[in-house]
Amino acid sequence: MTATEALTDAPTTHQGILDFVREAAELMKPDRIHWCTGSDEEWIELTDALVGTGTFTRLNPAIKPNSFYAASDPIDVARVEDRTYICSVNERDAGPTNNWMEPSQMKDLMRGLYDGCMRGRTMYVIPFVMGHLEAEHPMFGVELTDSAYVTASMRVMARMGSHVLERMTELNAPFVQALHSVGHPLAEGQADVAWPCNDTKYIVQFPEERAIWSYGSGYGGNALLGKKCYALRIASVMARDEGWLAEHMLILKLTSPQGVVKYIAAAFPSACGKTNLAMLAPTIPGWKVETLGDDIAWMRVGEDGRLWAVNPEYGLFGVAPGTNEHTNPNAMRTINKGNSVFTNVALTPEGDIWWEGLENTPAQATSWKGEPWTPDSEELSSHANSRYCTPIKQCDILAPEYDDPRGVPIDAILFGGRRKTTIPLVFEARDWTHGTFLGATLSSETTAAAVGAVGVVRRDPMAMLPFIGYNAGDYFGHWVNMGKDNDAAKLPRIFYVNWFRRDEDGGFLWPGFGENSRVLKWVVERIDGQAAAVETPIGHVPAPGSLDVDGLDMTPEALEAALAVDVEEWKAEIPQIQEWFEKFGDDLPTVLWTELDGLKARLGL
Ligand code: SAT
Ligand code: MN
Repeated sequence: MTATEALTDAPTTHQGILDFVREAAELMKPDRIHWCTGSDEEWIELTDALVGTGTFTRLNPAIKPNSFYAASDPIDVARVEDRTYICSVNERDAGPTNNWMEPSQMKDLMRGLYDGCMRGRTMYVIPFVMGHLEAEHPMFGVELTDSAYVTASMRVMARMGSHVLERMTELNAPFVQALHSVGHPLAEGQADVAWPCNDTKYIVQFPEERAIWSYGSGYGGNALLGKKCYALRIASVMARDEGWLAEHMLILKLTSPQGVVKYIAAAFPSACGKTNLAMLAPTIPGWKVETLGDDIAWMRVGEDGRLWAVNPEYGLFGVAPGTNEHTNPNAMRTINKGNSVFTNVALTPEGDIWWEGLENTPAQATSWKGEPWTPDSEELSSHANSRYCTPIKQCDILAPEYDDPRGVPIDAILFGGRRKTTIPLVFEARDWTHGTFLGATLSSETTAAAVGAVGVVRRDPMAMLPFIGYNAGDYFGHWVNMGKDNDAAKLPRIFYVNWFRRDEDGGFLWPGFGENSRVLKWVVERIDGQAAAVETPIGHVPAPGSLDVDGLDMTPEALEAALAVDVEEWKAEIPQIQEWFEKFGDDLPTVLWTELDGLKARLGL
């Protein structure tokens, strides 16, 4: 393909976009270029083509209209953190939690991989905007990809298409350049495979240039570049530079029986229940949850001094296994409306999908590996990180404020992880800086959302470990400064939660899911000065009787154990926190050492 051919029929005069597409096409040498419009006709063409290549299986329209099943290559099932790089100009700006390579060295290496990588394929040009097109500063991007699966998924997950391109052209807007290839060129006459990808994978962010280069994977956060790569890694750098926050947080609206509205943002690592909490069906009478977002929050201090949050995404990319009518009835209703893509779950003979934990276990199915599966099979039917990808607009409990470009003012931030021990069900930080300390020392057992061992406790600061696009010490400093540069009294109160604490027999102490509404109630009652707390060395824990457990089937002993602050367990935590902080050397804000000293003193160390 010559440069002129690439630009014939280009539906824009935006020189930056034209140059980006031309240069990429010269390097990657696709057979065709397709400028995405985002129209229904385009969706039909794309999905028909994906059915044709065997990437998609159309689900039974009577059960899940306009929905598709996909199974990935078993080597391409999750984010690849060890292949993910922050290629800042200075190594220091990526350290110490990110992989780094000198940008020009990385570009040389990747140009080698990209050279001719789209032969035999179509390059899709996806103009998109993260957040609202009507935002004061719309956050544009253009993803170039050779994957129709990615293109279809991007249409669900981000606002994209002709209306976005038109606005970009009108404004001659700056945009994030997002290059993606599965790295599987086709020679003349070579047949395609259902899930093209490459053993070699690179997920690379160039923060100063606001550019993303991804290669070798077609999966989720590796390939839908508006999501983790842009809305977290690149946006966190923009947020640092401009004084706001790009965070791995759900956003929900909670209305009390008296009609009092509060907005809560919560950061949990991948596959720790953000989607379920965002769509919670409260078990306590009269309380209502509405959803604003399930994964990413962009938060700016408004003129009123409060922290206003928007969800930059347009879809939900939820973990499938464990989702059911009990754990997340709202998600079930959302996906049952159709228009969804299911990846690495099981396919039933009726043309429906199934996964572990879903009701109505089928007598037989095809597993995500394409093998016959029955309930007696030793292997799971679905990959632990299998996903549903569905339009957020289909969610019945989507809060109307979702469409407001100003977002919502956040009253409380929750940090949480998966911990079998030590961390109580809920406690409140003493102030913003202490809350920053809690976030900076957040820990969680690893999940299947990233390739690697599962169940290992690691520090995952603000649930952002894989997503901080710059030096994590500076990131903590940025959080501290948000409290200093603004009126901290107007900022959200900060809490720490742990739904996953276990008893001696390994069972969960707290029932979780809809019952988590009881914890949310305590949180908002704290904010309104109504709920009592006891001061402990780690923060404020619910006073006996202050957590509403009315009608909850739980022994007083279990509740006490769920809320307990075990000084010995906390003493054991201290050397781990110390070691974690030492990683950052002089880049760690000294106030975090002061917080640790305070905690040690309160523990009697
Ligand atoms: O694969 S994604 O990054 O999109 C989902 C997740 O890991 O949170
Ligand atoms: Mn996530």
